[in-house]
This record gives sequence, structure tokens and C-alpha cells, in this order.
Amino acid sequence: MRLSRYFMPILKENPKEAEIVSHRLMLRAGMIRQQSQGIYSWLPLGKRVLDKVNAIIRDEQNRAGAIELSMPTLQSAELWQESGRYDAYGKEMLRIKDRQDRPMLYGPTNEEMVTDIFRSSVKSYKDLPLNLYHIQLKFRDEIRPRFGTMRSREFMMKDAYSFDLTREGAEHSYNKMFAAYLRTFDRLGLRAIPMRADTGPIGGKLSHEFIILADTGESEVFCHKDFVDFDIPGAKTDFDSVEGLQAIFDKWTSLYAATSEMHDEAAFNAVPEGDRLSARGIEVGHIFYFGTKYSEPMGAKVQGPDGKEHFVHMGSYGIGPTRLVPAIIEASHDDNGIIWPASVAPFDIVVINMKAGDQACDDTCELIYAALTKAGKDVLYDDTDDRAGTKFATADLIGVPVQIIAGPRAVASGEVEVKDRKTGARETMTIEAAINRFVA
Ligand code: 5CA
Repeated sequence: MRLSRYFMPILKENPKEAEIVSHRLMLRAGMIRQQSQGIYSWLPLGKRVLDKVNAIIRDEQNRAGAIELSMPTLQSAELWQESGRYDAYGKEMLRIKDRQDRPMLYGPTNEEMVTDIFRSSVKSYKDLPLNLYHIQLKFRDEIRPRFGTMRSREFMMKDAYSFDLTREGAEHSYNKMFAAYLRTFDRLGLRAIPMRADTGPIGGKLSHEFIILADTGESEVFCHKDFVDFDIPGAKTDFDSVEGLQAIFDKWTSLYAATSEMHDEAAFNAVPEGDRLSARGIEVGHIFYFGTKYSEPMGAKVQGPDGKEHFVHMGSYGIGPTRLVPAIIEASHDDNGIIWPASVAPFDIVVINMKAGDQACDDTCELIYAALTKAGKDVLYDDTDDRAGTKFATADLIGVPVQIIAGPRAVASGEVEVKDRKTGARETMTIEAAINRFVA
């Protein structure tokens, strides 16, 4: 991508409305734009990061056996009247009427709709277990939308829904998502700690929030500090092994960890004082087991091996991609801007032409840009005629992991500089060596 032809509206000044660093940096880097309160457009740079986050989420959902579909944002009120949540959900639900005066709503979550899909076609235990997910916009008319896309009214959610014949089966489905979440957040460069959590309007008794420790987090959390170094389940994890996944769950729930709603002061005080971590955190995921809460009122049942009908046991599993992007920035930035983990960086490499219009600089940059693009890298080429200082500031701000800098002096001796955004380390090397480093 040539910067001169891209759309990346950088802000020079710090936007006044932004209270936390991730919101400030997302606005300054031209990643998002507020359209109305708590409702955002994702501009091209932000969209690239969001897509990469979603690709990792999808990959791990698929690995754990979940199956992707797509459900609409607008739902009919009838389904919610069946489950009894239409009135119970309160003012957070945006209620709309269509031209026939039929009550509709912009979905805040999808338990009812997915239960309806399930009951319309699954009739036998032989088709279980089943886990269906989608990555879709949601709307919650939050009373205090804030911090940009961290808490917005319209936001994206990966929501998965599992169906099992028995409680034991449902617990295995829960453990699959539990392990998939540990892997997902790890691949996003984050350390998320599962904590016992309140179930709120989704319901049920068993529930964990996945929390990233951050000073700007909205939740108050309490946990054992050893969680920070626990091992993440590997790529070869067998998601069909009931014992294997139970062992992962048991290990990750063996020490104290709870959000303020579920906090038990006495249990926390039993943790040796030096091991106690009381901090603030960002909730990036939340999983629930709620049994037959929806299947009973909505009549979602299957025939069991005993020939009788059984209401299915369900769970639901949410991740907030549009919250994860600012959460990653909260965890990874410095005074100059964002520092993306390579897995979600909008571009792998930025090529900076320090003197656009200078034949040798232009030729060198074109050569590097073409070679790296051909090798499958996402490359941003800063071919604009801005001052070098402005280009460096922009490259640091948008946080691309590697900068290849071509200035007239170095280029005259066949060299460029390679800078690591995270460490700031710079190395001068031949043009060929720079290309080979990233092509190999
Ligand atoms: N149906 C269940 C799970 S699928 C559910 O709705 N769970 S939730 O309410 O906990 O939301 C799941 C995730 O969505 C949260 O962990 C959070 O990451 C994200 N999320 C929730 N509300 C917002 C919001 N207002 N802005 C941004 N992300 C949000």
C-alpha cells in the first residue's frame, strides 16, 4: 500500500475527548471515527487490525470445533417474548418498529435466535455436541459509553453457543471454549486471566470472565499472581479429550481469581500476602454455562439414546473484538505511539522514503516494496513528500513492527536502515540483506 494513495487521517493534536491512551492513539492514528455517541466507523488502518484480530479468533474457534454461521443484527421481539427476556432486558435493548408496526430489536446477544435455529432442525442426540458461532455487530444502549470502542453502544462480538445432551457434555463444551480463549488471547499478545464472574442478564451459575490487567480497566479484580506465568495450552491440544481439557480447566481455576462482584475477601486473604494481586482489568471475554434456561421455555429438545425427549444444555461464549483492539494498545504502547504485536499489526513493514523525488531513494524503496510485497508481506510504503521527521513520527505512531528507512546518504552506498519499533534498535545493512531478512 502506497501511503500517498491510502486513507489514513492522522491527527497531529491530542484529541481532547479521549481520556485513556488507547482511545487517544486510535483517534490520532486515524483508526476510528465516532459517528454518534458510542457508535464508530472503523477507518482502513483500524479495519486491518480488527480483521487480523477476528482471523485469530476464528482460527481458534474452528480448532476447538465450533462452526461459523452468520445471524442478522435485527431480531424479531417474538423470540425474546418466548424466552421471557423481552421485558427483563430493560433499557439497554434498542427497540424498533418496522413499517407493519411489528416490534423488532437490534440484538444485544443471540441466545434466543440461535436456539430457534437449533430447534428448527436438530432432533436427535446423534447431532450433538454442536457449537455455532458468528462474529457480528451488537447494540447495547449503554448508559455510559466511553473510552472509544472499549465500551461502545454498537460493538462487535464473537458469540458462540453450545448444545449438549447432558450437563457433563456441556461442561466439556465449556472447557473447549475455555482452552480456546487462553490460546486466542495469547496469540493476540495478551495475558488474560479467567476469573469467576457474575452472569448478569445472560443467566446461569458457571461463568468466567477473561480479564487483562490494565490500570485503565473498568473492573476491579483480585487474583493469585502466579496466573501471570501459567502455561498456555499448545497448538496440539486435543479438544476431544475430556480429561485433557478438564486438566487445563482445573489448573487455570486452581488459584484464587475473581471480579469484584464475586469477590470473597476471606478466601482472598487465605492467599499468602506476597502472592495477592489486586488490580484493575479489562474484560475481553466472558463464557457462561446456563443449562436449560433457554431450551426449556423455547422448546429446544432432542431425542436421547433412551428414546425420550431432553431439553438441551447450553452455554454461550463471547469475545469483544472491538474492545480487544484498544485493550491490546493499553498493553502495548510507548510515548511515541502504538507497538503492535506482529500477529495483529496492520502492516508487517513500513518502508520510509526519506527523500521522495530523489531518484536513488525512489528506486531503492520501489525495489524493496516490490520484493517484500511479492513475498506475501503487508507493506506500507511511505512515498509521500512529507518531511522525514513527520514520516518517522507517523511510523512510530501507527506502530508497524519494522521500519525500513531509505535516506540519500545510506542509499548512495547501497544501504538502508532497519528499525525495530518495539526496542528502537537500528541496524544499517545492504538493501539485499534487508530484503532477505524478511523474505526468508
Ligand atoms: N451472550 C453472552 C456471550 S456470547 C454475552 O453477551 N456476554 S457478554 O455480555 O459478557 O459480552 C461478551 C463480550 O462482549 C464481553 O466480554 C466484551 O468483550 C464484549 N462487550 C460487551 N459489551 C461491550 C461494549 N459495550 N463495548 C464493547 N465490547 C463489549
